[in-house]
Amino acid sequence: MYKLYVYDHCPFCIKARMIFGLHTLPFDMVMLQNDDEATPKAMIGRKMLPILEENGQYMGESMDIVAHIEKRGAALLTGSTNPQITDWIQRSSSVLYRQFLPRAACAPFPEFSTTAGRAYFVRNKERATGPFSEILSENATALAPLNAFLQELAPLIQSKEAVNGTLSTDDIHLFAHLHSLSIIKGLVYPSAVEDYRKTLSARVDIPLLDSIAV
Ligand SMILES: N[C@@H](CCC(=O)N[C@@H](CS)C(=O)NCC(=O)O)C(=O)O
Repeated sequence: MYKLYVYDHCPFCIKARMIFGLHTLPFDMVMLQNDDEATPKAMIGRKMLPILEENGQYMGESMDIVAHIEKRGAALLTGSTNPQITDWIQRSSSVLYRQFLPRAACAPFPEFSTTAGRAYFVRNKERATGPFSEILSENATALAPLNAFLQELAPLIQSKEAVNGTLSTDDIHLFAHLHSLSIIKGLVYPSAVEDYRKTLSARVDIPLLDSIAV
C-alpha cells in the first residue's frame, strides 16, 4: 500500500493526492503536524512534504510522485500543455499566496491541531509576508486582482474535464492553485472556472475549501 505524507493546506501535496484520485488508486494519507521536523528529515533528509512511501522507499517532490504514479497504469495525463496556463499560474501566485497564507493559518487543518504546529507555520510564513493580521484587515479591494485573474482564466478553459480539453500536467498545477484559492471568501468565479474546479474536485475526490473560506 502506498503511504502519502501530506499537509492538508499544501498545494504541492494536492498535486500528489490528485494523481492517486485520477487513477482511483488507494493510498494511506498521513497528515503530519506542521512542526514535526524529525519525521520528514528521517525519510528524505529535509523537512518538506509531500513524501511518498512505497515498499520502504521514500520519494519527495510532488511532480516526481505524479510522474511515478502516472507510469504505473494506463497514462491519463496525455494532453499537451498550454504555456498560457503556466504563465497565468506564475503571475497570479504571489497575490494568491499573500491572501492564502493568513487564512490557512487560522483554518482547522489537521497539521495545525496542536498549538505548536500552528505557531510553527505562522512564525515561518510571517517572515516572508509580514504580519498576517495586517493582510486580513485589508478590505475587499485587496481581492480585486484575484477576481481579475479569474476573469482572465475563464476563456483559457477548454473543457470542465480538462483545461486544455484532454488531461495534462496543466490540470495538476491549475487545480492545486484553484484549491488554494478556494480558502479565500468573496471571490467571483466565472462559470467556466466554477464548473472546472467543481468537476476536477469530484474527479480527484479532493474537496475544495469553500466551506471553511474566510
Ligand atoms: N518542490 C516541492 C515543494 C514542496 C513544498 O514546498 N512543500 C511545503 C508545504 S506547501 C513544505 O513542506 N514546506 C516546509 C514547511 O512547511 O515547513 C514539491 O513540489 O514537492
